[in-house]
Amino acid sequence: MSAELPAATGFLATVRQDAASPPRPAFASLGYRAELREKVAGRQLAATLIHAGAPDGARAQGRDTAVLIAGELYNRAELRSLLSGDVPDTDAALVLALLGVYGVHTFRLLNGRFAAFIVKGERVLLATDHAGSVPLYVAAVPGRITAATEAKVLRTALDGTAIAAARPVPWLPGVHQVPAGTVLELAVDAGTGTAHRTWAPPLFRRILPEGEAVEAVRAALERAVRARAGTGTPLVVISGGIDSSSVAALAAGTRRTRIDTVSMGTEEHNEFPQARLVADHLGSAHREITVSTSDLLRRLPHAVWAAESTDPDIIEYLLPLTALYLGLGGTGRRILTGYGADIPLGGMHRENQLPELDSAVAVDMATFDGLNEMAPALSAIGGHWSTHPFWDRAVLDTLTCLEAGLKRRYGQDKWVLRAAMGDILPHQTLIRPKLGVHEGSGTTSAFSRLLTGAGLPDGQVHQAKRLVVQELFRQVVVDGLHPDEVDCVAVVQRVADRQTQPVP
Ligand code: IOT
Ligand code: MG
Repeated sequence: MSAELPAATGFLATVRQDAASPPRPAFASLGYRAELREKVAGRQLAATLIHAGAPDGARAQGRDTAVLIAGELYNRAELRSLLSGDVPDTDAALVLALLGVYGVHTFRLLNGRFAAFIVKGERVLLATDHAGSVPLYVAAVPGRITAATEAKVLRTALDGTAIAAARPVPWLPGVHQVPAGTVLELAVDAGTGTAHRTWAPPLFRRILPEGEAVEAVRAALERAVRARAGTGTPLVVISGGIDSSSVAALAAGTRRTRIDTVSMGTEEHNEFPQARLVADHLGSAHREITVSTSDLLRRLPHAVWAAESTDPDIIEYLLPLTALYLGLGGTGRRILTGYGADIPLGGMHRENQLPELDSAVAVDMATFDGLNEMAPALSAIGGHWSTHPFWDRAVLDTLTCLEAGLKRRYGQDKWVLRAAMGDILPHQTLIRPKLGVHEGSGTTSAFSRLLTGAGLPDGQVHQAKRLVVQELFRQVVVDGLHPDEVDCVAVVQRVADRQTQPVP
């Protein structure tokens, strides 16, 4: 695997007073595993890191402090400027050095895509990035704290006590998810603690002249793409819509050589011509991957297994991407997406009304946490690392804050973004209306047909999708089944039978 990936993409870590062994990890994420056993401040730290060949940058140890980090930071230069003397060159060492200066407030400084586990004296710090984009789960009892980047890894650590500051995971009693933009500070001996918020979605809106808004968006996104593009050839997953095409165009702008692009479709639906137009314009090495609708639906348990989400709409967005990541093959790639642009820009909202548009933005920004739609495990089940420039902390702040009239303007959705890309994308791409990945790939209709085919009337399909996704979650997360072992057809039939049974 390539050094193009972060030092670690996931972990399981336990700190305890005694020396008993941690649970055997069963990650959905692929990768090499590095085992770690250390003594920190008189306690035992045991960890498994998932990595791509060079895990050392994911761990750092000081006198009474140990840092483990999955993922990566995107404002390294800024962070290094805060330190004098020997400036650390890995993310874990950087966090360790910053902890010495800023303590727990270090996490307010970071712009990244990461989950961190820190042992600091008699306390453990569990930190998520602003968006919680690398999910982090914890189970704690007095004397022992176990955390992992996938909930299923903690299914055998079920005796955890309640943690008021974290969110209980459905059907996994004792397992909690650390909220987005949070440092959970737990005392090892007591197994209890407090939460420090390090980020919150902005509630205010900025009024800017068109030109300034457009410039701010372009500059922030350009920086975010550059920080994520790595040193090799980045791969951008494109639909040919404005979000992913913007990322591809900016990524191409960071290179003298061609970038790679790929788009997926089914035999029933694809956006291949629209993606091809962008690829030709950018001169990228472009690939089309066709997945049959039946193969796409077969990946439903894999999408739930990777994302550990119980939300049926989110699973519909993630299913085609899951199929794409599993279909890519080859060694681990650094993948950039346009995911998440529609949330701060109100792109899913199709009316012309500004109050409703801003309500949609406010609601979506207040409810994303825990949906896990940006979980790295989604691409890691194919051995890849995905990263989403639109949810860079600075880009997200910039976009969310813009007054709604800059988001919908001159009859166009996401106007400010379209205007910001005017010189680097084809005109047809700039004016193309939004088509969600679940629509463009035919995922929504195929999943619906699965349920109507099992005898459900149209009006009950959405609720049934929810029940199917919940049942899949129980099997692949709570019961620990491998998704290949799941009989999806039987799950669907059971849900349909239950739903259509007359009430006695
Ligand atoms: P959409 O915006 O269509 O797609 C998300 C990303 O997936 C794209 O930017 C692109 O990088 C990749 N992608 C989409 N289609 C293809 C394709 N055919 N081939 C290759 N890559 C593709 C749903 C959605 O409409 O996705 N996601 C929304 C909103 C999520 C709602 N969540 C929430 N409210 N919390 C989004 O903002 O991305
Ligand atoms: Mg989009």
